[in-house]
Amino acid sequence: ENENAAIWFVDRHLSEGRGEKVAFREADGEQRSLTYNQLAEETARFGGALLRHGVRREERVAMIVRDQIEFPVVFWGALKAGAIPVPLNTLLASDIYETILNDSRASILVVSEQLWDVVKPAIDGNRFLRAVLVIGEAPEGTESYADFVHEAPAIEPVEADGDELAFWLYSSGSTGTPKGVRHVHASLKATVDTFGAQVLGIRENDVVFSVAKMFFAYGLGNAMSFPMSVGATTVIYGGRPTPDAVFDIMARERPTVFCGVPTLYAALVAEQEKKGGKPTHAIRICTSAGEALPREIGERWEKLWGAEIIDGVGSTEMLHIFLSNRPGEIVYGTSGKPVPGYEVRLVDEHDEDVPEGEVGELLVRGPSSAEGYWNRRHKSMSTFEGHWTRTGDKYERDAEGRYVYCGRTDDMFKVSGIWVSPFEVEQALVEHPAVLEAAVVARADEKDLIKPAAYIVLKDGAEAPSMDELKEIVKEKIGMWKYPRWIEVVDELPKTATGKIQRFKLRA
Ligand code: 3SK
Repeated sequence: ENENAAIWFVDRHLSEGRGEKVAFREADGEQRSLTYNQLAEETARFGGALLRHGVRREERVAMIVRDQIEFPVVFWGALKAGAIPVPLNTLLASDIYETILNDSRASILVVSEQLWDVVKPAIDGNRFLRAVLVIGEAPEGTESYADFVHEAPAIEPVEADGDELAFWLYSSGSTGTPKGVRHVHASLKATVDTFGAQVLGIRENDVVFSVAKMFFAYGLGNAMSFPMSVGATTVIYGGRPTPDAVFDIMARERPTVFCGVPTLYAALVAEQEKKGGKPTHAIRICTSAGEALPREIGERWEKLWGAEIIDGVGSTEMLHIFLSNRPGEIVYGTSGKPVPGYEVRLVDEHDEDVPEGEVGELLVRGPSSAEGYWNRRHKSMSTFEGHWTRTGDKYERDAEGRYVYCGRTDDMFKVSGIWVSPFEVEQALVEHPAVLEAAVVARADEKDLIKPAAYIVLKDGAEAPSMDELKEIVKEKIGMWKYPRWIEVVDELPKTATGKIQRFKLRA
């Protein structure tokens, strides 16, 4: 049997009678849409255009493509041709694109016209690219995407085994060095069978809106694999998800499933509270990942929207969420329990399991783990240990078997010999009504002793609270020695595209 993932995710809907159903609808621009029939046809033609151009199996097709209907066409079309789509973060700088394009040795690059100015300097001097396709107006030296696919033959998906490489994602983790994470055909369906079906409970009549973009593993699952697994509809939005844009899309598109990240939930809650009243649009269920959702935000959201947020943790290496709260059993402030199909362990520095209530590094094992990093042998060996994958996250397990996030392995620090989790201090700080977000890092005081330092972002229009008041909140809620000795008000926190706070930048 041909296990090319494009057969199950794309072509199957035609034989199951969903061909006329809208698979993707744009919420911005010309508001174009694509039915499952059109998706099957256009992916077959894009795959045919790649083969006509001489692209061979496993050649990389880099994508610097906004969330727009060409994104799924290029991704699944490349899979049909046996090429490897490599979606890249659309918010990177030219020098990082240059590094990644050289690292991946992509021979084809597909770019959205809006991103051309940043991409152009990255490709001057690239020795691997054989074609640069621009979606929209093609500048000199490039080819328009429309011309590239014009009159291309429609192909059948090439034969592939579930264990064969299908696509890569680049992860810069929280430290900034991009690594190509290689995933196989079977992994997409594995995330659908586990988190998608058994936790999210995705349904055919759902309309999904994910503010996490499709280049990111969390967004790829939310906006592509999960809805496509059941023939649902995804609303896609290429712009920046400001609270105003999100409220507007929710009112117009009426999604039943909303996938966000903690920063955005915090901003939406603050905005709705400022407006007063309750949102009029009902959402069935929400998800959060990228980093742990503060308890406070989850509770305030649920009070306003009447919909639970299932907060979970995943990674680019595991492709999607493997530890999560479940609908009806949410405990905000925790990451819940292992998703069915995944096993986790908490280990100390000697790789021994730690007892309940103690902090350890989280290891995970499950069906969607990556095949390894591209050309990073040592990093692959230290992350993928047999069936187990190291996450670099520190967790604690409570008496009910729920996992509580303590921070990144690199972000934890000791004060007076006792571990401090930056996340715990941050959670205490955001309980102050004027504080929207907080980030905590270690800093040496004048005696060279390590103490917490906090950076806070205030809610729109809020008056800065007194620093003593904030310190008292932390002392009272989580312990005398954990209060931040320095507190600085900033306009925003440095974050990855997925919303993870880049504490290493604050430390620097
Ligand atoms: O950061 C996360 O929690 C996450 C979740 C799903 C997929 C990918 C990532 C990084």
